[in-house]
Amino acid sequence: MDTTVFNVPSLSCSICSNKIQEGLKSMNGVQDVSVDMKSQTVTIGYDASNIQPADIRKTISSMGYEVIQ
Ligand SMILES: [Cu+2]
Repeated sequence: MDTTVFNVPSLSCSICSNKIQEGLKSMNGVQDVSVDMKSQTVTIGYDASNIQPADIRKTISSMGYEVIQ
């Protein structure tokens, strides 16, 4: 499993956190999602043969959250 970390500055509450977790967990190749509200980061464990960080980043963006890596 590979891991990538995204900084999501607009991540402000547990609703955002749940939305991002549910959205990413439904993606094929995403194995683990952990959101840290304090540092406003999302750490994603993924299978690099199925998905790339750019795809994950796009999904977070499409949910309405700006992503800074
Ligand atoms: Cu929120």
